Amino acid sequence: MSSSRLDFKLQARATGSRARAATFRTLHGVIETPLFMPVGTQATVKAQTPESLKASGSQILLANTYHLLLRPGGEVFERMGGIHKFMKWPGSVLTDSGGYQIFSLPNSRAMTEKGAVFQSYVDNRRILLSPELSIQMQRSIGSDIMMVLDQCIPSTADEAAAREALQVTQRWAARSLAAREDSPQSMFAIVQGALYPELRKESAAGLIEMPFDGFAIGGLAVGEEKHQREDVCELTAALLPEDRPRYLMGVGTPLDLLEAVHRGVDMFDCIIPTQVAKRGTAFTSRGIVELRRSVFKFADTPLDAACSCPVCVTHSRAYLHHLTKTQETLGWTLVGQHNIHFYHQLMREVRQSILEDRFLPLYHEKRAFLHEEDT
Ligand code: PRF
Ligand code: ZN
Repeated sequence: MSSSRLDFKLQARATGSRARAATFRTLHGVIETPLFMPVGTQATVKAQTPESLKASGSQILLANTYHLLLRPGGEVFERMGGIHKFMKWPGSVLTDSGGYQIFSLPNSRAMTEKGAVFQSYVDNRRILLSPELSIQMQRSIGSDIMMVLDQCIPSTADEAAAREALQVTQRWAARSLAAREDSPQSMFAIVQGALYPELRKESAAGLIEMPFDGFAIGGLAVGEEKHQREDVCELTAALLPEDRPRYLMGVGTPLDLLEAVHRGVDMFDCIIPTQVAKRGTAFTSRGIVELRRSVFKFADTPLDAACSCPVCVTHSRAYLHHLTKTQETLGWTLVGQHNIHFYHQLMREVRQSILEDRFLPLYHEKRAFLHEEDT
């Protein structure tokens, strides 16, 4: 039996870089990498319609088991025929397992061998999220790709704590696989190990022995320096099989994505493009634009002259500035739509450059623009 149900095809590798272009097949179609997954925590990408997401080139959305378990609960998904029908999303869906969300909770939570115990923010119930419950819920949701329940700890954790977390994650990964039973949904494991190269090796070595369809790099973007994140990303990606997707969880800015693709990562998710849109922050080909700034009050120019998204084709910076200043919902929607388009466009350009083996020059060119603030 093939251990991967994704039919992963590596199409090209960039010269002078670990960047790669690939395709794989989920239950809802063929996916082209490198790619970005907009975050749809509550079975909605905040302020965006499924039509707009599809039009901007979204292939796969991320949803959160933790939130959907608490509300609306598994039975709603079962009776509505799964998340795709429920939210009318024709593309693919990846569900995160809930481990990271529980780790980020302000309230008390406890990690035991059985799972993570936490209190529901909906009705204060105490809930034990075990690997089995997480997978059962992800099966009810009906995602294309399920994630194993893991223990994510601060990247500053000491070595003993980091080792303990990765070993628990290892055992939970095996239990998650068993809980998949005969489900046609794919499953990715998550490499942990904080910033310790030896622990990352131990974590990856254990997980790649098991028949997962893909592998994620977890435990980054949780307080470490940018250069530490890039080093651990590079090291960990190199430990993973060539013939499975590699997913860097919760990262990052457009520049972070570019750096991680260069280090061999295929997939990303991050709330940044939709979250910062609410306060009028836009990513453009010339750098970051803060639409609140009064310099845009009379700016009868597109948000990004190099962008072909409907927002840039239709609207002026002056209008987007006004919507942002008045905190109108439409401002969030439009800036979010542009930001998502920008992330997808970046990944499409990167992918095309890998296929044509000119990634490295593109990488250097983009790097020069992506962190500068536009004026
Ligand atoms: N584990 C899971 N989800 C995550 C992470 C993780 O380590 C991260 C790390 N930044 C983001 N989302 N399950
Ligand atoms: Zn645009």
